Amino acid sequence: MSQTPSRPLGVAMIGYAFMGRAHSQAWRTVGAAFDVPAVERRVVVGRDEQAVAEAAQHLGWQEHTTDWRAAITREDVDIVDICTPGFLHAEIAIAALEAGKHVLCEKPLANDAEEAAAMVEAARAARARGQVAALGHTYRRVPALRRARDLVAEGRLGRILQVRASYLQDWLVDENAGMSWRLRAETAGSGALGDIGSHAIDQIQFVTGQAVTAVRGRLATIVPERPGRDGPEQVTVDDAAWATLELDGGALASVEASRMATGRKNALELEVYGTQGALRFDLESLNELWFLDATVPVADQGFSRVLVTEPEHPYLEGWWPQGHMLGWENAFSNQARDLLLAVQAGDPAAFSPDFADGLALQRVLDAIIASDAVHGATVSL
Ligand code: SOE
Repeated sequence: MSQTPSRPLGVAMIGYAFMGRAHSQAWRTVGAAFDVPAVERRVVVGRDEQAVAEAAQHLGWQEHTTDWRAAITREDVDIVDICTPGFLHAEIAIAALEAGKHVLCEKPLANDAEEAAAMVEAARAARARGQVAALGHTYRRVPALRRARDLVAEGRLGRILQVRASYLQDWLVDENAGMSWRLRAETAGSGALGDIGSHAIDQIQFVTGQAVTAVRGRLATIVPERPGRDGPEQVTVDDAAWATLELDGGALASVEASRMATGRKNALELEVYGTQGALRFDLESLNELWFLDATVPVADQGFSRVLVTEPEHPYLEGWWPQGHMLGWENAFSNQARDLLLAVQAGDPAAFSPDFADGLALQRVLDAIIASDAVHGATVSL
């Protein structure tokens, strides 16, 4: 088992853009919200010396470097937090695990199942040494979604019949929106499917406790060319994706992911229908969970809004009095909490999802891509 040092745990974060900013915030606030081991933002890594120096100052990191290998092998670094584009996840995560560090990796775990499988191998060996290999499906730590999972697990919905999940954004509706790593297959793996569809599929499995066994999927690249640095460039990933999923508990699910949904900014919506009740959630109103109890007389049935801000609700013990709303970033602090507690306990199994969950999800994503290639035919996992 890896020993927790007597000094504060040191974090090295690789990447400092959107996700790096969210994770920096989490490392900064986690100790103020929760009773966890002390943690220090030791070193941030980026490719551009001046930009990473500015990021270090702005985001509160003690040091910066352009050399990720040097950062992850430092004696005073215990946790490596990977916030890079997907194509760099495998190499950095495997090296960090081999260097004896705990790892938190942003989702999706990798760009394809082959890379993800190599990461799982490294995580398996590291786990025997007490190292945590955590996957950042942060929405599992949104209190309302955790509460949704608990309600299903407690049997309050009865047998789950059907799930609808969608994750809709609109930042690519403008056909002049420029190219970025997120729109290239070699850096991002896939587009809306891997970036946001992965969250929707993770939620289907997390909330129902059922695993995907077969898929039928379609992908679309609605704007095939976008302005690049040196002129028009080919978009090599999907702008939108659709799939139906069969689950091992007998339920059916539909999932939709789009960056072309005009007016929808960050709408991860989940609807779960069971024999005794139903749930609805929308990330754009993330403190609310809508619950229908179908065991009361039908004349009295209706969805009721549960404001998930009570001290009894998951993670709320660290935050504000009831009714004082949480935001999107709180889930990242909740995630940091759970990681630090798993590290403190010397118990890698205390944190989920782990890399094996990431591989399983990657196989679902790959199956949807394979199904699209055969015009939506069923692909079994
Ligand atoms: C991070 O968890 C993430 O999935 C980003 O990668 C997406 O782009 C964002 O919109 C939702 O959060």
